[in-house]
Amino acid sequence: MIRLIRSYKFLRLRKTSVQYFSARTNMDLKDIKSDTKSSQLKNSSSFMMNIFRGKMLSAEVFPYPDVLVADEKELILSLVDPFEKFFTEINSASRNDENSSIDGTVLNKLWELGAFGIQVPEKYGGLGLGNTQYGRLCEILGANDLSVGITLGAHQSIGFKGILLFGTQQQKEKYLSKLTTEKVYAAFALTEPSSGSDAGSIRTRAVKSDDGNYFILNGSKIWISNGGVADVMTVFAQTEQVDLATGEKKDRVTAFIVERSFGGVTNGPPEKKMGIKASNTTEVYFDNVKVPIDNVLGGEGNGFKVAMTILNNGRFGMGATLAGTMKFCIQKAVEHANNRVQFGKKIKEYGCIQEKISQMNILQYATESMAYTISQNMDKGSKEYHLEAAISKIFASESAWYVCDEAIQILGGMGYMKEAELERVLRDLRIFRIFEGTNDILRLFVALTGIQYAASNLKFLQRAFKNPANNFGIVSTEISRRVSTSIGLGTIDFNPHIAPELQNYGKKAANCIELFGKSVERLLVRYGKNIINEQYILKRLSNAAIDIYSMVVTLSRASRAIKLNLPTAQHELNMTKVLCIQASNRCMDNLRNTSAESELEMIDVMEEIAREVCNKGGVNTTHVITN
Ligand code: MYA
Repeated sequence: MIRLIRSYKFLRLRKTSVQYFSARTNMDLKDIKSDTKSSQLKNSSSFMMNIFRGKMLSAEVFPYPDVLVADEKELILSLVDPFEKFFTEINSASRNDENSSIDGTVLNKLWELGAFGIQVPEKYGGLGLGNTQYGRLCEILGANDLSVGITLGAHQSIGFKGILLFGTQQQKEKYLSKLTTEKVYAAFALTEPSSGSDAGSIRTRAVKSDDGNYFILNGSKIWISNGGVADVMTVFAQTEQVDLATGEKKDRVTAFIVERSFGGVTNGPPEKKMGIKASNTTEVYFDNVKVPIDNVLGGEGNGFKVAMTILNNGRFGMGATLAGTMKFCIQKAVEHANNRVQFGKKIKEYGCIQEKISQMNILQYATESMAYTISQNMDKGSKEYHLEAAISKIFASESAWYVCDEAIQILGGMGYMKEAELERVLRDLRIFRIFEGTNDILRLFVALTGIQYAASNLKFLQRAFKNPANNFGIVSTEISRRVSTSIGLGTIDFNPHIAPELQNYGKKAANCIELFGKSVERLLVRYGKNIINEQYILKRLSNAAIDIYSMVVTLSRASRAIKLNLPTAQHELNMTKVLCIQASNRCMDNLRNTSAESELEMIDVMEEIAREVCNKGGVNTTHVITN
């Protein structure tokens, strides 16, 4: 985290204070240093990045993306059936959980189905699917067996994804068909005993041989999914790099493709875990492993970016997977609610149960809508989906936890029994809020990345306002935007994009985006570089961003349903309406709470409580029966 904080360069101290434009916002941009060196603003195409500037860029969200052509739809639909059959006829999630492993015959069937190379091009033996088609298969995995999902995900979503994204032609030819058709498993080895969230602080080291032909790799990794079975791993290690301009030597992370057959690669026993028990998780050790120079992935010193890109690229898959898990939980809950009679009535007739069922479905709908918005934008070629992907991971993992927990509640005592299969799902789900970037770290990542973008925009405007004659267009547009918002006339209009039935709800989302932009600006002015230390506030801002994204993707998807006259349109509309009411209220509260005096006071007290408890090593109250 410290690296994350240090790294936000735009926030490094700069002792200037520039008064600029607009009578209302005579801003003092103290301490803010933009990373935008050129006079051109770096425009992001990402919807979420732009809300940090209080702007709505509709291209990625309206209309709801629809990328699959008829052939692609037909192909994925033809795969759904065999994948579902595999889970109903061959796999048993509860048996896998009991045995803490997946039988060889079951795994063999998955290999036959092509499940280990879903996105690998056909020329290497893969199914050659895009992200959206992959998402559909992930849903099936999520609805049936998360341990199988992790085994497949660790292999292709992160294990060899680096080869697909960054591999040279030679690397692709050497590895992809093995990893797709020859039952060779892959793993992603980043985390270490002293480096979890702080991924840049890894200690595993690779030293280049004198002849420059290979690296010698030493170190150890922990909690590696597929660690005990993988023969090919994407491994991250520190390497010494020389800055060509200054001659200075610096450690930088490099990614390597490491084969077990190189020698010196060993692993510990399978970890005993709370859930996803049938997936294999181990420590992995590298002892003087000789890695050929040709196995550097993505260039020497670029490993951190390689790791982040792989993780960003795979995160939407978690959203799709968990949308499937939620469907399973909802089905269980509804089966029970439809049949269970208490106090003379089916329990589905009771308001308490109805509220749960509605809420569970609303969250499932939003999770699925996010996952397919992102996957389809990725399929359209978008490269800037890192904020959206992080948000979908946070939203999906928290929604799935809530949905499964409420399903158990609806089943009551029965839900607590193994037989209902929900306890296994709850155990399996817990890790999703932790791995692939904890939700806490991802919330900070979303807020700080967006703030960095907003700050660079502000600096750009600041420069433009210093020379209005040369920047007339920019200056006048900005002034008119600020005047409009300051007199309560919003500049964001959802109406051209959404169904008429949803316009009041679109207005709520628009108001949230406008307040969001103003809040970010206010925070920058108030805290300058110190915003990086305000985690309580960053978290509230991030929560507001998550709510905005959930509103926008559902508004868009429900409008599509209405336009296409889908039989489910009214139901989708209803869920969107409720979501927008809930999310906009929460969002407004969170945004107000980034500056409300009462909230800031509460935060101070909470800090004090936490400090006290940590200093005392635990609960620090005087017991009522002692004194
Ligand atoms: S694998 C382990 C997962 N581990 C993590 O996710 C680690 C979390 N930590 C981080 O992400 C980073 O360390 C953070 C940054 C974010 C904290 N995209 O100085 P920096 C750029 C693009 O801020 P730090 C697992 O769990 C940044 O702009 N760029 O970095 C598997 C800067 O660029 P520049 C990014 O302070 C479980 C540079 O990097 C990103 O050290 C198994 C340095 O940044 C980003 N995200 O920390 C799962 N972040 O230098 C199985 C930073 O140009 C799969 N940068 O300014 C299951 C799948 C589901 C099933 C599927 C079924 C098939």
